[in-house]
Amino acid sequence: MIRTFPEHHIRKTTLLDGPWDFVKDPENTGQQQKWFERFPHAEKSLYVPSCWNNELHLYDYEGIAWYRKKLRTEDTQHVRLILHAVLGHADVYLDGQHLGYHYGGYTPFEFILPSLPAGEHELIVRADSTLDRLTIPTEVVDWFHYGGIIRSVELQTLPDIYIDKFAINYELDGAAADVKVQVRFNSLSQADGTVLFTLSVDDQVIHSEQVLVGAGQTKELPFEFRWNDVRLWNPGQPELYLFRAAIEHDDKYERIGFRKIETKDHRVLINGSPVYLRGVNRHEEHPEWGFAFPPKLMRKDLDIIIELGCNTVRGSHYPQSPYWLDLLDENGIVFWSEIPIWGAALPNETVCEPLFQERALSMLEEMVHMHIHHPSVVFWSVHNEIDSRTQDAYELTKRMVELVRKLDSSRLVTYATMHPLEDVLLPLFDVIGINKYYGWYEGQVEGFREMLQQFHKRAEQLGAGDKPILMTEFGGAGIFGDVGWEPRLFSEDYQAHIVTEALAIFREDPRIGGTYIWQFADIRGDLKSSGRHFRDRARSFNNKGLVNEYRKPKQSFREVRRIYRAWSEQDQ
Ligand code: ADA
Repeated sequence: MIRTFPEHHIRKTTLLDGPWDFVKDPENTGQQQKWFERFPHAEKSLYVPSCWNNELHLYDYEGIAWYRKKLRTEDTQHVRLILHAVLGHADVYLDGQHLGYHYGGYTPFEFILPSLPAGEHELIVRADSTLDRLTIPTEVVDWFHYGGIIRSVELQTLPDIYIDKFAINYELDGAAADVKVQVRFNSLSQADGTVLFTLSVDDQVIHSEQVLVGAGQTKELPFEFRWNDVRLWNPGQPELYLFRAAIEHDDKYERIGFRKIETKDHRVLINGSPVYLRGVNRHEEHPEWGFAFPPKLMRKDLDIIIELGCNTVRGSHYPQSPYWLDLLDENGIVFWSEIPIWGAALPNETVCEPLFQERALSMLEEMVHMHIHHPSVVFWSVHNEIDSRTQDAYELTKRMVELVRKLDSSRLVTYATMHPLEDVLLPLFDVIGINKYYGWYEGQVEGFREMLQQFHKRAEQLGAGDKPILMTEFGGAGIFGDVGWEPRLFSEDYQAHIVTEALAIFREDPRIGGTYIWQFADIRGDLKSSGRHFRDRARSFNNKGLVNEYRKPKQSFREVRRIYRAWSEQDQ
């Protein structure tokens, strides 16, 4: 399941979820045809979507693997093949032909296959999960490094003229919206054709016209309309609108919410009202499912997060599933979306490498493209904890921020810094996220006060003193079940102590506009990196979750629930 609502009613879509043939290729023996010829019976079958590291004997496998699926098509037809997410490097082959390559891991990519003949076809995907110094994330990273096809693979049947793009934008003036719609049609036909296009919103027809699309051509159809009294999407009170673009033989649904995002007096404003953000960092990860997180568990995560009293979630540290964002849209929860540049151990030279930069920019673009219509997304974040003290970091960040603003000027651009007192990037952003671990990696929790005082002075000197500051990471590890009479390191008690003290300090500081506790749930630690870098990860987990990896609450969960609920009452 990709979305909580169907994206097409007329267009025929099929998910290729289920068992695929699977073989590892640890030595990179090469060509795919040869590979499957030599192994006509694949090593095993593997469920798609999933992560191979959740299978027996593949726990620590990093490298190349081949997936194969046989499929049948009736009649000659135009096909759109969408791979919703493959971790790392992906090469896709159909009937022995290389369709293309994609680098990334959390965003979809697609191929249009005009006039695919009827019959049996062989779809092969070569997935390579290897991390190195130029991948994103790089080889040192603090989460389990999975491999696999982690979201669905989808086949769509297209008519001769189909809807290729459907983008909705708007500007709000009070409750009046100037809506800009852009539709792109593509023709796969040898002849010119005319289609009757209809735009409707919640079943009400808004616009209709005949559109001529030349043979084999693309046709853009931009138009605008004004809507005088839209119901606004607000945190906790979401209002959504379902838009439909349709022609005789094709259609596409997009869902949006109307809201205006600004900042003022160190606060994030939604529709003119300040929203104090009560949040957690959530990895979309589960010990049995890895990053192939099932919709049913997303619903459960959301219920727990609402129970905790949150009104926001940071999607640490990569673009999360559209299904998850649909749930957030429907429940009025604010979302922070980011790409997986995880910089705590990133050497400064890496940010200057052209390949790294190219990957960063394309991941950013793909993320914005994937999530652009979700009203829950309020923040686009460009990176986490890179060495933000250098001119090189400044140059790359400037390009990234410019790109995001060009793609979407309606949201806030942000990042998370671990060097708040030396950071040179502050002026580039709308909102500043600070990650600090007083009480855990450094000093006592009280250390936050002094750091924040110095930070505010510095932000003023750099001309960034008026921006909202969000505490985007803080906390400590607490092993589930380890409780006692005294708050010892790694006990639930000590973790609860750090988090509650830190929250009290932040809430007193008028320049802080919200808090994101590190983290929602315990996550698996990375096998490869943890050997060298993360020796304090008991059980090979990052144990800073308010709930454990199976979502059972720790003491810190109960304390934070008490605090966040009280704040929610105060902020009414
Ligand atoms: C960093 C990082 C997180 C996590 C955390 C920790 O701030 O952004 O991904 O690694 O530290 O637990 O140390």
